[in-house]
Amino acid sequence: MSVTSDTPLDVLVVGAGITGIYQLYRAREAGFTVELLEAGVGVGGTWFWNRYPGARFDSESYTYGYLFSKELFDEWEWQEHFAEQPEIERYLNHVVDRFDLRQHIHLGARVTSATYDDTSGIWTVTTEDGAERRTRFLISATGVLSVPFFPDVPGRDDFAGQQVHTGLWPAEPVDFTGKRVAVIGTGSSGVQIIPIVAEQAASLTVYQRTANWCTPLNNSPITAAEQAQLRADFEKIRETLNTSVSGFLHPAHDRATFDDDEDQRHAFFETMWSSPGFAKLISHYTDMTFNLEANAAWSEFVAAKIRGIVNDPDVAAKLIPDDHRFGEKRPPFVTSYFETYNRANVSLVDLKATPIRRLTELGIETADGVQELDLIIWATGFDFGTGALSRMGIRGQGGLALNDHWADGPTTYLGVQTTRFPNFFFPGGPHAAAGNNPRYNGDQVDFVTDLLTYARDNGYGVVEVDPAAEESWTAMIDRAARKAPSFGECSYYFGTNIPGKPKKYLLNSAGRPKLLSMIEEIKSNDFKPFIFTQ
Ligand code: NA7
Repeated sequence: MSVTSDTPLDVLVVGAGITGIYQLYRAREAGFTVELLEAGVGVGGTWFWNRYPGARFDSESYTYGYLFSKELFDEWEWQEHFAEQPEIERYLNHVVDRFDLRQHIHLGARVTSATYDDTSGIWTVTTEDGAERRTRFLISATGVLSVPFFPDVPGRDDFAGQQVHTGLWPAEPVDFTGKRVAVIGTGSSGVQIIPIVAEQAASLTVYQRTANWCTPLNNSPITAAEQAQLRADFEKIRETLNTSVSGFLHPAHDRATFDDDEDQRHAFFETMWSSPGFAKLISHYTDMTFNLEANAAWSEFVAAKIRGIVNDPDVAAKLIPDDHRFGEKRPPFVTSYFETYNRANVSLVDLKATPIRRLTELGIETADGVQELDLIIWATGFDFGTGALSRMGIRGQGGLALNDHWADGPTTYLGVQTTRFPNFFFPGGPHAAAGNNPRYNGDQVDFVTDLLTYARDNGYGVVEVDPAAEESWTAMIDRAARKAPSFGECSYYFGTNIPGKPKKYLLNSAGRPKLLSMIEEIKSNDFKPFIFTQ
């Protein structure tokens, strides 16, 4: 089947997540002919696929949703400070309908190849069903957490029970009632689903390789008074989010850890423990993430909290990280997580002491024998940052494969384009964000749209980036990533969790203010260092 017409599209967007939906909207508003291809059978991207019980934002809902329309902000009342997946999926569907975008979206359309034609400057994009589309500009908004990772455990197909991955959760509800369930992985997804499974299952065995520094999310419903205040504060909220370092409302603190005496410090730690989500990183003592003594003081406070909640001291000890400092990995935020280990039907397996040997027909085998199971939940993460881009068969100038071009890790300019792939952009991909993703990704979408508008209005058909600019931006990302307080090399932000993946920083270590100031400078300089040809 082919849907190729003689006239290529102006813009083809791939991915109907938060970034892709916004890119579709902006491209259409800018007057481009545009379509969007989405592999899923619904819109939402990450928030479509991660529909496991307990999945929710851990950034405040009203800071994570769209801010381009005050009317949209006013009419959508988020129910909770940290919305749960069903509400998020409803919201994204509402946005699609509210702005009449559904007519441009093709669902169930997984891209299998995208090839650039050097002569015409046109991309030909093929989907799984064999359909071909031609487009001048190809924009991949395929996200950073869209390819679930299954560890290569022997015997995975031998298990006779059910297996699900949190990032590929089935549409039909998974019933835990009366079942013997395992959760493998204790990252942000694992710790969200564990308390819910524990309440329903006959037994839950948690397989933990590395303990994480989990602290309370401190979620709550948004009261009517808060709803009214949010509406009244729209401009203020937007201004704060647009000028803060990582796109959050939480203000930076003005004191370092040892500016306070012990009592003051303890009181401040209590305030942090009770504060919502990422306040524990952003509003913490200014030196918490990089002063080792300061970090140890906070970590000991958290460890004491864990010991205070978990009844069995051996279990508590296993739940306290001993191999990385707080903030070195992306911290998960939890609700009733540590309390779950006090339940009689929950047990914890320390995989460092007893690694998984294999899956058998009956369950999971470790050095301690086989744990018989009905259901295994893989909460084992994602091929972060480049996972989706590396599976789309993308070929640029002279047939160069993106995977070969990025064999040593991604090289980008502003996290939006790479050399030798003209007319191809990837907002929200590698080097895009480091904080509140939709805020950074929205900046990139706005920028790409302005760049394409400039090209069109000046009669240019091909847009590529100067290799020198890409080299210096990528070098800067790598340099800044090595400096505290960035995430450490043990984090999957360096691709460390995927065997054989180059160890390269995948976030925007420069931060949002630098991205925004560079965007302004580029725009005022006729979009140099982008190179335009007819
Ligand atoms: P994460 O944060 O990458 O967590 C994956 C978890 O799976 C983590 O605990 C891993 O342990 C564990 N894992 C991975 N491979 C294995 C093997 N082979 N054996 C046992 N355990 C394993 O993914 P999430 O889905 O939780 O969160 C992703 C993002 O979603 C999160 O950062 C938020 O942005 C939302 P490890 O730590 O590697 O020892």
